[in-house]
Amino acid sequence: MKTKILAVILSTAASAASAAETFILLANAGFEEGLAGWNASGDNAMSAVVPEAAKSGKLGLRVTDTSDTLGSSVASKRFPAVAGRAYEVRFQARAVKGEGIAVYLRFYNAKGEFLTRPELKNQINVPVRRGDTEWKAFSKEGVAPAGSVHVEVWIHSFTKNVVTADFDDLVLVEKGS
Ligand SMILES: [Ca+2]
Repeated sequence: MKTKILAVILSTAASAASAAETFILLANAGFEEGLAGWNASGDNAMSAVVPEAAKSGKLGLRVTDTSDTLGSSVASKRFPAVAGRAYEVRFQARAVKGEGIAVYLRFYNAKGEFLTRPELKNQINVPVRRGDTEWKAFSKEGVAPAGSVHVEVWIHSFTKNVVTADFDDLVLVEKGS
């Protein structure tokens, strides 16, 4: 209960300070509780929560993709989204080896269909590149397309790439609400 009240106070303070940003509460955003709150189905056993991947706390997410035909997949829960409204994902990351991995904002319609897809050329993502070997902050903003009712954060290594990278401390915000 105390945590919930504190979260509301922090959220209100942050909104006032930075023009209406609402923090969406990503569960276990720093991986201190393993993959609790994240969906790793379809991950091909590439993502693991390990101490070596921690930017803060004791644990972080390490994606080790050694396949040039398969990719990784770790998704957050889906949160309500409003079409036309902007969302931003922020996180800490570093490349350990190779490149070909990104964090996505993915939007769904009421039928549960993806609205941001490669074939529509409207994917919203920010890659972690080969040269990003030191921990740094990344962010990506995107607008929910028409028909959106849900948003999620997705950490995905590309099928054709071989890459190892670390992630920690994700944040999801809704803007202008
Ligand atoms: Ca952590």
